[in-house]
Amino acid sequence: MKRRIPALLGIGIACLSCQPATGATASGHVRTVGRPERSVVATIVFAEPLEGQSPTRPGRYTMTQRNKMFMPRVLAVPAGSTVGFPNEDLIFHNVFSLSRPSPFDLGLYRAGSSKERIFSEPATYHVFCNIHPQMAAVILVLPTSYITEPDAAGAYRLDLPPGRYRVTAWSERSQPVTAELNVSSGSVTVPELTLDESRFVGLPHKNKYGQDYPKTAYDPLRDRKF
Ligand SMILES: [Cu+2]
Repeated sequence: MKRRIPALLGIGIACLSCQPATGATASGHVRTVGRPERSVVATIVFAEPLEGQSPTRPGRYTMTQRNKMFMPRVLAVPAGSTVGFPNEDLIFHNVFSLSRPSPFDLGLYRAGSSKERIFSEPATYHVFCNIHPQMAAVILVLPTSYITEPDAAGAYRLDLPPGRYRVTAWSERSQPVTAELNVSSGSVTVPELTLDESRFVGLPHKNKYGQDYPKTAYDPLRDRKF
């Protein structure tokens, strides 16, 4: 499958080229409702085998801290993958998550340095910086390597070995939506998946102590001290 350029969209994808020796190409479409025009929101599609265990293929991925943002904002990786968090700004940053089952805090670290973490357990990790409340990201750790990102029109393809699968469409503004699929050979069409983002409300998050960020956290003059 041709590799796209997810970094430009603020979206990270773990596996865009899972080519099975035999099997089928599953094609589908994700419809999104309730998403404001021109808003850039990552949509992820992944397929989990329902029969037997398909071993994931962990890899190394990067979520960069740049211009007081995490880039990409959404990163989907197979369980067991390592994610590096290089600090490319001229100020200190932190990376923490309070998400279960494995909350973590990589500490405060300076410009030009990096920390990394192995994400062993499948979960949705909401990732933040304890200094800058505007820095927010999601790392989707999945029990599969069959992961892709629909194109701007919502179309996607996944190359899958034979078997039964649960296909899930995910965005951080919607409940995930699933469909089951039998794959034999040739091509197969996944039923349309509709993500309803109309009830999404963006709320401020807490710092790593579970408290509100200090008002000074928004002051750019304060950042220049680092
Ligand atoms: Cu920061």
